[in-house]
Amino acid sequence: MLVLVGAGCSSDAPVSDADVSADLPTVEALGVPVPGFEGVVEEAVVESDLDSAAEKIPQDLPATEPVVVPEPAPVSEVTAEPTPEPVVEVKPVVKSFNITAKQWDFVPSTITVNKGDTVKLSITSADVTHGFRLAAFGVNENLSPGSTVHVEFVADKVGNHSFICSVFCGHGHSVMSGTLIVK
Ligand SMILES: [Cu+2]
Repeated sequence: MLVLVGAGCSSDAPVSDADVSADLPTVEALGVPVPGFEGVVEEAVVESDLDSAAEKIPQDLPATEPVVVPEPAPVSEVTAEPTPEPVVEVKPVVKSFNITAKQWDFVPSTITVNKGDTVKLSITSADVTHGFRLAAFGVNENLSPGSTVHVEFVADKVGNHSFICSVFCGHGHSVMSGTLIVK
């Protein structure tokens, strides 16, 4: 059964295509049967029209094809779309902090700013001499007891930056530190 089906399909397909193309009506066949006119006159008119049309087509196409009009429209639409307001980042501001240094902490020990902010620190030692070293921004100050040191810098580096006591102040000196968070 498989052999018969396969043979029937393969043999019928090419034959049917050939029959269809062979049966297509020609221009002469279409022109002749028009009613109301004599066959001779109709054939002459059809042939003359076909000849004139054939001459016009190759002359008109080269002139019209290169001019592609619809391109500018989509370009203007694309450029007009991206007009949403951009998300504006937080503008840099001046942020001031009062920090107290005492054995063996900085209070507050964590301060947070945004990148670009100007940071003003007023640091006061409440007991003995301490130091304040914020290496990421080149800050290193001695803090004499009872006096306040003012430090100012621009927080232009994102990250968690440690500050430490840079003057030995007792057995807890090594753990006296804090963090500047720059977002
Ligand atoms: Cu110290």
